[in-house]
Amino acid sequence: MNIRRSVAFLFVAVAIVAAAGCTASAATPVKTSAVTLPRSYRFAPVSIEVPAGTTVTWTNADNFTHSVALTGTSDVHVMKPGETASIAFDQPGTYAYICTFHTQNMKGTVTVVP
Ligand SMILES: [Cu+2]
Repeated sequence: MNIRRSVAFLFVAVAIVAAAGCTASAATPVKTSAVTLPRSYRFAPVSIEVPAGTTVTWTNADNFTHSVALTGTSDVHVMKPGETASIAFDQPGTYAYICTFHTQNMKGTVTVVP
């Protein structure tokens, strides 16, 4: 009985998380190669789309030091206030990235199309 109830609860919890994830990823990426870091602790736009071969530039317009690091890589681009960072995207795909200093609230996505 208890196990069955736990499984049912887990199923509901997973469904809620999946639905929330769906809503977040449903946001249409903005077609731009420029991402700004306005005050405070965020990427704008959060989700962008570029053609393969594009160099994306992040500009730190916040008062704090941030970074851009593609998920699954150890390459961290640190930006002090006023500094920029650029990454070239040659291969189509979806690239998630984070600020390594503020991993909880600073996440973004670059979608590279052929
Ligand atoms: Cu940050």
